[in-house]
Amino acid sequence: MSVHLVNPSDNSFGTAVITPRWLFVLAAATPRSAGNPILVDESLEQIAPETIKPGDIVGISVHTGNALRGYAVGRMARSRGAWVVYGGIHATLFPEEALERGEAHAVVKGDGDVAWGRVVADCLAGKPEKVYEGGRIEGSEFLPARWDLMAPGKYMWASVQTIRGCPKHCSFCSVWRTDGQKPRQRSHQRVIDEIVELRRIGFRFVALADDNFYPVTLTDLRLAREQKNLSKVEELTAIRRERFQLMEELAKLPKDMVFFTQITMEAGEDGDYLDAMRRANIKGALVGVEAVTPEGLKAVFKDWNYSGEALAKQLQTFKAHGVHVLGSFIFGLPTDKPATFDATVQMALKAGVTFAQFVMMTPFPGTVDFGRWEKEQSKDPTMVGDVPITRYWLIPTEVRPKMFTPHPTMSSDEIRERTQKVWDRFYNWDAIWERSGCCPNITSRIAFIFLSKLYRQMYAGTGISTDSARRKKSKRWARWTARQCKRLFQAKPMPDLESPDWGMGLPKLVQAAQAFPIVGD
Ligand code: B12
Ligand code: SF4
Repeated sequence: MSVHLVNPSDNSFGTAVITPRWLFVLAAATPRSAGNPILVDESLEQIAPETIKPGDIVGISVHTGNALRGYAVGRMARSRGAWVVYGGIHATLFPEEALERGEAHAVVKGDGDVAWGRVVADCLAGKPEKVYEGGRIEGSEFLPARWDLMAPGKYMWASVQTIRGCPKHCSFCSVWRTDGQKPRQRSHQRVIDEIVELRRIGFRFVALADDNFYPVTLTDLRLAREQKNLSKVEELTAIRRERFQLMEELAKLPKDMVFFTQITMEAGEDGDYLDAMRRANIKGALVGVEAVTPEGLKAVFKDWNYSGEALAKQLQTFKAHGVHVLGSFIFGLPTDKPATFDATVQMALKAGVTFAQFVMMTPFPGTVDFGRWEKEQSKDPTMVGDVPITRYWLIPTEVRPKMFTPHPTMSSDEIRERTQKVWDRFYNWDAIWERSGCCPNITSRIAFIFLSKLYRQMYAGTGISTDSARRKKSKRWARWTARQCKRLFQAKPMPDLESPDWGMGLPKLVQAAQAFPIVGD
């Protein structure tokens, strides 16, 4: 019997930018007595059906974008006699769909770190339950990933999570509803131990796969103090202290390490925090700018973000403190006009963001936007074939619309074309060359240029383009560029790199998870 963990994808590039962390975390949660799981990341290569044998257990993770492919993998595995289990954000939100369309034996809702051991044991006993409540486990229960099972030389960046959950409530985001608004933080010791392991095997680029790296703002603290809410002040201060401690420890790691994370714009007000990030070698962060106008920000419940001149200044502050910004902008908001596209790219250039992504408004399940849209659609549902548009992820990719919610004044095609032009404008050679001036030497300048082109091809070229010739060309380009980039990201392993001495033994959690008793074992 083998356990297989599959990260589904329609696009296999042979190389991937960031490790899908869940794969290596669930590998750690797999009971030792079930043997080492076989990890398949389809963004590298597709699963070979003949590897699945009757009685095997196949765990598949689905987010909304890869659910259709995930269900196809599940049906294939079930037809070969395997136990099929789904997890991940989409399965958490739509367990029934995974049971029906994906022919699941079981679905895990929420976190898998603790629940997975039980699922494996139940499958081996021949009695899996239909739905397992993985819940929201505490930060102290998050498992460190099994990096020893990673295929060597395939990924450019590793991913390590330091915190889950986000106190905000943006209308287009499901994180605060699925992961919760209470930040669940891992101890800095556990995070550092994992990163040391990664540096030993030759990773110096690590994405901190967090929802929001800045969970406590100065405003939160001030408000709690003004309200004389002492327990809140204490709680927030403790979270903040742990963040600083983590950054202090990151700063002690080899100087060639580079970290990247996701953060809210409010961190721009907190010079101490940004300085600690710079010292910790957190060289960049994705900042959700979303919209450049006050009306746009209001539309996404993010009116605490800045707009206009203040926005440019706030983003420049990050750079002034040595933290590069990947600005994330959304197009297709009801308040957008044709002029918004040009204003946005101008703002991105003016604010000096180092990278930018321009995504088209997508109502992701579990969000406020999705709920509103589903309600509107229930009166007179739009169908694509036999699928209601509110289940767009079930529409085959070749005929799936690129936008789902109608805009009051622009057609979907107009929004898509204008968005494509914005990508082209931001990532033209001249603009990239100018931005690459931030690199300290020629090697990193070349890496920067390759990465900019790769980013543009992988996201805009294969994502929003409706022209299949352009998509094919983009895929070829992305494959070639990814191979070149990979070399630039490889580092010499440091097998002798010491872990700090925390005065604790081996991670007890991993031992406990892997020792989960297996019936008949
Ligand atoms: C880091 C991250 C990224 C990174 C890295 C991606 C990567 N290669 O790993 C980057 C920035 C590249 C990225 C890109 C995108 N992301 Co993203 N990302 C995240 C983030 C913040 C953390 C993911 C992570 O690694 N978590 C750590 C692991 C350990 O947790 P986990 O994946 O949740 O897995 C746990 C459980 O879900 C469960 N589980 C998961 N799988 C399985 C399987 C089985 C069998 C079982 C039993 C359990 C189980 O157990 C795990 C351990 O507890 C999440 C937010 C979130 N909270 O999930 C968004 C998130 C997943 N991303 C999201 C989106 C929308 C995107 C983009 C489409 C954004 C865009 N417009 O470009 C792209 C798509 C990329 C792609 N094709 O996959 C959405 C997905 C929404 C949805 N309904 O699908 C999320 C939820 C954020 C959001 N705003 O809502 N992302
Ligand atoms: S978009 Fe970012 S800030 Fe808003 S709720 Fe989601 S994770 Fe939090």
